[in-house]
Amino acid sequence: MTSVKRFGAEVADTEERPSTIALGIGGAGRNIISDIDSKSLTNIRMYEVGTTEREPDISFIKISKEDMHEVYQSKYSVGNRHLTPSEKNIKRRMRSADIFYLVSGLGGDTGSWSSLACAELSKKFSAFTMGFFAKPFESENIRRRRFADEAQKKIQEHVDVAAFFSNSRLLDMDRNLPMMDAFQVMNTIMRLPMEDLNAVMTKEDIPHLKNFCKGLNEFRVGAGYGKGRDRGKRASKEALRSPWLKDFEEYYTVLAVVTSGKGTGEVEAQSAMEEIRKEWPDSKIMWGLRKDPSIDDRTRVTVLAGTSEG
Ligand SMILES: Nc1nc2c(ncn2[C@@H]2O[C@H](COP(=O)(O)OP(=O)(O)OP(=O)(O)O)[C@@H](O)[C@H]2O)c(=O)[nH]1
Ligand SMILES: [Mg+2]
Repeated sequence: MTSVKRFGAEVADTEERPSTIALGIGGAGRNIISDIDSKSLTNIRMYEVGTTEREPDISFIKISKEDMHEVYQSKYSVGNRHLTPSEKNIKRRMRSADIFYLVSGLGGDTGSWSSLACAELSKKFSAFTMGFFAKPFESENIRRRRFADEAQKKIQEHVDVAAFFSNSRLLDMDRNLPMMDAFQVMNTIMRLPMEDLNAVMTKEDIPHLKNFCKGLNEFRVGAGYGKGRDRGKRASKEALRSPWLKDFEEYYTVLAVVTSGKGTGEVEAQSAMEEIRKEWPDSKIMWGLRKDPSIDDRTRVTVLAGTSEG
């Protein structure tokens, strides 16, 4: 039997909404968060973590690769060793928040090494930490892909929700997509769950969410749009067909957001949830409904589905 719980933001006052910090780490991380429209999100602060500043609109946290490599290789975790100057820099610039989003591409030096340090630090701030990590194309070199796998294992121990997006899976949808366009599409898909969850969560939801996601170390994301009659159902079916969800047979924990461009969205949301329950009958679901006129008369469904098989 599925069990279902609804996020609280629709009925909450602004002060009950969580404060969020998003860190875009390394080249990919910076690209992905630079597309987030912080004005449309509630109470979010964004930082670029890297060796050189690129995004004038986003606060910059300077780190050195040497420091991050040292942290990555260290046998000791944050509480049991001295922080490197780069880590002190991150810690000084960050403040406590209810939610941390960590975003990077694994396989490169900056993103892989620093994501681990950022994950350990955000855990220190005892926020709910969600990581969104791109993984290299199969056409990239094997060393890079192996490094990405190794980094994944280390990082996922330190975050509450770790979602991985294999860039290659995009080619299941369109074989002829040039790499730069593919990055653009990937970045949009990676942004959606952050934006959608930001719109539906309250501070009160966080302890439930923490419990809800306990023991799960692999999340995958799917997103879909629907139009016309049955748009909730169509959007949900498209989300469930997303190539990233194919990595696992079953998912037991689902965070879902239904976004409605027009009307209340209640009917669409109910039919979208029904599709998810049909697909994964044994799952627990936490979901919310968001209104966003910018998608016109469409409905969007974003699912973040977790499994512990990893
Ligand atoms: N989705 C997505 N993936 C990207 C993007 N840029 C790079 N990647 C992927 O992320 C991996 C890491 O690349 P970067 O983020 O550029 O590497 P970095 O962290 O800056 O590391 P170094 O440049 O080696 O210090 C690459 O192998 C690509 O597969 C992007 O804009 N979007
Ligand atoms: Mg780089």
